[in-house]
Amino acid sequence: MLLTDEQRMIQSMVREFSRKVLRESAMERDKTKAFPKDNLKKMAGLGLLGMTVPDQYGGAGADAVSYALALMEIAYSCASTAVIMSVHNSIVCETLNYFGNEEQKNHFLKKMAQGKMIGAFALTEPHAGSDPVDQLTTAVCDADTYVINGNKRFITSGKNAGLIIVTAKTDESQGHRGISAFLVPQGTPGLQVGKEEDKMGLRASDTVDLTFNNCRVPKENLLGKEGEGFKIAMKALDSGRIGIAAQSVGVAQAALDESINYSKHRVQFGRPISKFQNTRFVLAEMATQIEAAKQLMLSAALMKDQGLSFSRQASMAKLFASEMVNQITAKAVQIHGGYGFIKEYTVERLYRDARVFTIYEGTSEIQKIVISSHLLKDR
Ligand code: COS
Repeated sequence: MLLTDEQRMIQSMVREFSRKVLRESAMERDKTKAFPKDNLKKMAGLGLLGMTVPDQYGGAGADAVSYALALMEIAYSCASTAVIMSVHNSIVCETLNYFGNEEQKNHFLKKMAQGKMIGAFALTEPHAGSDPVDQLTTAVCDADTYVINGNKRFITSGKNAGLIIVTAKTDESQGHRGISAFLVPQGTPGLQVGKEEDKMGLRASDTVDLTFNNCRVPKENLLGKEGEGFKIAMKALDSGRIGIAAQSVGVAQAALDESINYSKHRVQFGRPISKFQNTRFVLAEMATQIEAAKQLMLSAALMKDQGLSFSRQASMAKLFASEMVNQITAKAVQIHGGYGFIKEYTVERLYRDARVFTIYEGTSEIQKIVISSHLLKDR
């Protein structure tokens, strides 16, 4: 796909920032698990935390293609920062912009688009991951409040977020149509941030349990209509999945670049390993896979920009790109030989960071369910 001048300009601006500011410190963040607060502030200054939010709400008003390219560039240097950016932009800001009323947008979205608040989305529960309809969290209307009770699990940015979109059952008898979504500001009495997971990768992004114990939010914090929560989550995930595809492509590109560089300098049997046909063929295959994933990601983003239904394409991009990056980072470790297994080498982190991409925001198996349902519906 050919990019417009503006899309190319945004990509190169983000690339410069990402490689100058995020890249070198990524390894340190991986060790210390330090949340990248200062970097997020800098990203907010560049308009990266409200990228697709209209400018009337303080956003950059960028298109989905530019946003995907920007996210890919951030992921190239730091996948932890990229997932925070992705959940904040694709899942929270966009959802608030689409389903929120004027008051909610003026109150929350403006702050979020300027990076004064980071967003989180609380759908998953201890026993309800792929099947969110089975969630147990409830919200009961009481006078002019909703009282939320339940437990959410694996919530990205749940500790550092200022606003959390929470799904809860408002009518048990209605199945998916009995789920609603609520805006819950951090610090609301009854909301407790629980244990932070000690993860294999994406270590600078916090992943926590959230407990709601008679947590009251005003009625005005209902997002959309009562019973619309499942639809809101599914729509949010469609956009989120383009984000995970972009994150996958960025990490894969970093793994390829590290491999090219290493293969040119690593001498075995009297010559750089890049002179061996096997290395060259592996690099060629890696580059081809990355390009294919990138084009799928861009086509999903373009369909979104054109107002077309893009759910199937987003799932295809997420499925292909997340599986691809796991293969690419494994190949990158193999090219690095024993050094690829050592933490001093970037590919070791990339390999770990990529592992969750086929799992979160819908496993590969869930993507196949979404894609096949569309295929069977379309005929
Ligand atoms: N956008 C808007 N609405 C959607 C939608 C979408 N992409 N996909 C489904 N819906 C709506 C349907 O229109 C339907 O609504 P109505 O009954 O009112 O018409 C409703 O949602 C149920 O749809 P469907 O029957 O297809 O849902 P299923 O329960 O069969 O399956 C899957 C849905 C499995 C695809 C869904 O549960 C899913 O994506 N699971 C994975 C969740 C996930 O990614 N978890 C990780 C969380 S990270 S935040």
